[in-house]
This record gives sequence, C-alpha cells and structure tokens, in this order.
Amino acid sequence: MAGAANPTCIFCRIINGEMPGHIVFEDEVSLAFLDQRPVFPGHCLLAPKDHCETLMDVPADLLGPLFANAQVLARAMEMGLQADGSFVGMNNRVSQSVPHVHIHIVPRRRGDGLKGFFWPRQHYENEEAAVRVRDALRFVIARLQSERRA
Ligand code: DGP
Repeated sequence: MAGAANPTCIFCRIINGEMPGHIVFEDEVSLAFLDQRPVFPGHCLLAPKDHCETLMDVPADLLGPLFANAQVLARAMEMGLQADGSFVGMNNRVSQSVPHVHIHIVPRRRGDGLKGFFWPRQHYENEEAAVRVRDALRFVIARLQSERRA
C-alpha cells in the first residue's frame, strides 16, 4: 500500500520528525537514518517518505530515485567509513519487522565475519529442478511485463 504517512508506523514517525533518528540523508522522496541495531556501525535504512509496505508497493516513478539514493549511500560507506564494500538488501514481508519498505545499506569489510550472511546455500537437485523453477519465474514475469505494458 502506497500513501502518505501512517500514524502507527515507526518509520513514518521518524520521517515526520515525531521520533528521533540519526538522519544521514534526506531528499524530497526519501530519508536514510542509522539502524538502531546495526550489523556494523554505519548500517543505514533508506525509506521512501510516503508509506509503502513492500518493494512491490513502491510506485514506479519512485523506484529510480530511491535506488539512486541507495547508490549514494553505498558510495558513502566506502568513502566516508572506509568500508571495502557494502551489503544492500531488503526484506519483503518475511523477516520484515517494520512494514514500511526500507533498504538496508550495511558497510562491509573483507574478513568482517559475515561470510554466511546470505544464509546456507543449497544445490538444485538436478537440471530438471532448476529448469522447473526457471520456467515458473519466466512464465509469471512474462505475464507481469505484459500487464505493465497494457
Ligand atoms: P527489517 O527487519 O528488515 O524490517 O529491518 C528493520 C530494521 O529497523 C531493524 O534492523 C531494526 C530497525 N529499527 C526498528 N525500529 C527502529 C527505530 O525505532 N529506529 C531505528 N533507527 N531503527 C529501527
């Protein structure tokens, strides 16, 4: 759901200045602030000012500016915090503890111990299993793209 502020949403309250936050960046469409429980110091959350719950709810015209700002923050991790790189990601519904869409930008350093951050990996059982998943995704993506063009 996209829309103006939601009074029960913590991130809307930070965005509106009703709750404190260590703001690192602001423009017309988004705000970035320090995560109160960082993976590493400097871990930021970038959120659109309008209340949207998940990536799927972000209006198309906001996607570009929002991700351009994520790029600025990723650069800032390296230039401002001397990070070797960053992790940029988001939870949608599952593991999403605040239902106001936000992009995590986490400074990373070689040897920082987060090798397993992206959870245990597995292998496809066989080629057929990979093809089945590929085709399920291709099918629905083709439908979504034709709906978008319509
Ligand atoms: P996620 O679990 O992906 O929805 O991330 C939500 C993050 O938000 C989590 O890392 C902790 C952070 N967080 C939760 N409440 C607050 C808050 O009131 N202030 C700040 N700065 N961060 C918060």
